[in-house]
Amino acid sequence: ETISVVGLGYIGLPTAAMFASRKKKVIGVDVNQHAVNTINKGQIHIVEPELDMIVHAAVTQGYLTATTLPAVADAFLIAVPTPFKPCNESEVPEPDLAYIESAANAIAPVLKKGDLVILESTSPVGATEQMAEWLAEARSDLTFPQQAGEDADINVAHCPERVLPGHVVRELVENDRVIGGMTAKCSARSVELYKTFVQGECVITNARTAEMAKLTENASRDVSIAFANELSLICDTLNIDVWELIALANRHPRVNILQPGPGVGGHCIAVDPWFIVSKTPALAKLIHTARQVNDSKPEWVVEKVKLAVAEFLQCNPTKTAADVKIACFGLAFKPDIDDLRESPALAIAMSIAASHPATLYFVEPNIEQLPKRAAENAQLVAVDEAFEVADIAVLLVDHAEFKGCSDVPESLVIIDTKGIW
Ligand code: SAJ
Repeated sequence: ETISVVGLGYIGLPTAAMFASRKKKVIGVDVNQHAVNTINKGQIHIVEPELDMIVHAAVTQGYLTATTLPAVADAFLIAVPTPFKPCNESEVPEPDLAYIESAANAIAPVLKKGDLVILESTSPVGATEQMAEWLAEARSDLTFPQQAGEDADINVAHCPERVLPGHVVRELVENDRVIGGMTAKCSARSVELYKTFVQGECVITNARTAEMAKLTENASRDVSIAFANELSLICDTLNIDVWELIALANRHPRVNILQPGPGVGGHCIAVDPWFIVSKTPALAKLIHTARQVNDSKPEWVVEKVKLAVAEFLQCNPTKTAADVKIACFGLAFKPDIDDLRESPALAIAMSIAASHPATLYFVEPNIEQLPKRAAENAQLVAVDEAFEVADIAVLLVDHAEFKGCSDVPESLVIIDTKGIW
């Protein structure tokens, strides 16, 4: 049995590697030649703990190969991005299924009777049926579940990934899996496939429910974080410590509030709820508002910093704005990772830098150099150096290195978006 994984990113590559580690023949397909070359050398082009060793072993033992051209296989797993289309801030973002469409068109020529096609990408409700439709249009000589039901030549299912970046290898094995086949047979075959390495339970439903389940998980987290972020604004106005408040409320046996922060980042929680809102805009009011609450938090933090600078100048009348030294602690989208993509912390740091007439000090222990798009007036420094020079500290990520700081200078003006200092 050969498994083809289409899309070798943060989900596809670990999934391909897990199958290969169980001695399945895996063909990884990606349009990115650099990613393909890197994997074929037994290396990885993404950052994820433990993954490098697993990929290295899988490639050197000959179970995993990567290519840019789809090849014949028995099962195809599609793990390509589903971003949203560019739009104005006032509009609801619409999902962009172009990557799924091109993956479907890419595998269609090599499909044969009896193959299984699984969509893993997080998708709006109806995307799996749409993918099956694209496959059917490309291959009129084969039958698909939408026309032939259980008798279809090709089985199609949606099995969304739900792993947490940084814990992907463990969660791929341990998490329960939602298996949404377009027919009962599609589900049964998918369960059999995932059981190769999944130790969690494989729970069967239909494709639409599986799509909605994945979106619901992330929308639920987004709404919970929005509640915490809204509380942080309310508490700031009422002069109450929001972290103390939440800790107190969470002592209630049926209350479990999440933590406020500088905003919600990453590629999932800030994106997936829009797939629900764009499908049912009149109904998804709470989910829509939660997105707006979380998306507006970075701006609020930037305003807080501007106020702090103004206050600092009032207390130090001999100084001008160009004398005020600001240090931003943390740029990643969440603690203890090096991932700066879709990071509210980076957005805040860059926004402060854009309007501040002096060098900014960025502290990010998980990276070695600032990304090219970071501000020109920014400098990457270590924690100690930032403490030494800064007048104002903006704590943006609760990295372990910052939580462990016992020597935060007393004179420092602190804007702490994570409540650790
Ligand atoms: N955050 C807060 N307060 C909190 C928790 C998180 O502000 O109390 C922020 C984080 O700082 C970060 C953002 O939310 O900016 C998202 O971080 P996260 O750790 O909640 O989630 P992700 O994006 O790394 O991964 C999520 C996970 N989904 C859920 O926990 C429901 C993961 O299981 C999914 O597989 C992943 O999305 C995905 O790929 O969809």
